[in-house]
Amino acid sequence: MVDAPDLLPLALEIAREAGALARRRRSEGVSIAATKSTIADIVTEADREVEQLVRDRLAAARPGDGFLGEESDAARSETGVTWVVDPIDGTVNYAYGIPHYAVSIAAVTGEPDARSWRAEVGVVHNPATGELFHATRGGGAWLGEQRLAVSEPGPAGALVATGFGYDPATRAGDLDRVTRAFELARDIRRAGAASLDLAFVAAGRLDAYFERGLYPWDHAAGGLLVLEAGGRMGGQPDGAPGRTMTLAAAPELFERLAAVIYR
Ligand code: LIP
Repeated sequence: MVDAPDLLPLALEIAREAGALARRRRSEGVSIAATKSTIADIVTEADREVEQLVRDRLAAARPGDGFLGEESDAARSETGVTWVVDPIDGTVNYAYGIPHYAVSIAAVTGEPDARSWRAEVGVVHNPATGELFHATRGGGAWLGEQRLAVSEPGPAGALVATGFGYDPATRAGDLDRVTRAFELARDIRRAGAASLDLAFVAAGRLDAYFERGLYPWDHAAGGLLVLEAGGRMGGQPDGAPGRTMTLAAAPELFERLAAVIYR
């Protein structure tokens, strides 16, 4: 049996330590280590260094836990707990010096698959602002001591965030969905870090967020924030968030937004 409250302090401590490293490396100057799916899909040396710090600290504190991270090989869990980690979410923002990126750390039980996992702990930390969003399953979503709640839009319409993948061939479909989202949106935001977009939905700073092409580490922690703030997560025909689509909003808006996105 996993006791989420025991996992939260560890996740918070590691997120702060990882965030401090990311911020320090940013101030020293960022170098691109490699490109991945396309030339625009970059990984910095800091991405790799921060993920290694998180991985080492988790292994020291909880040997046998699994690991699923953006920049290193997956490790199967022997304890039932798997950590799903994006060391620097919003990598392009980070490389350009835009202070909108996050360390995203989630602990899940069961298979590390969003279709079936039980998210136990989620932490999303923006080292540039110091904001640290966190949630435990059944324990609510928080920003510091402030309890978070999703928002239903007012008469002017919904403030909706989205994002675009790195493959130019997918842009036309993405833009078609944005056009349809304007049927219920007052405006669109594209800030460049999925975990923070999800945290902002949980905090009521956004009414909704949708994006195609996300990986588990992009949405694992932020998705728990949304659920614990009274929101709904999904996007795929199987009801889970994932590569096909990730959608987050308050329940009523979720249904309306899903209808226009999938039309
Ligand atoms: C990013 C996401 C963002 C998406 C980018 C990229 P990364 O994750 O946070 O929402 O639009 O294409 O996937 O690569 O910075 O960890």
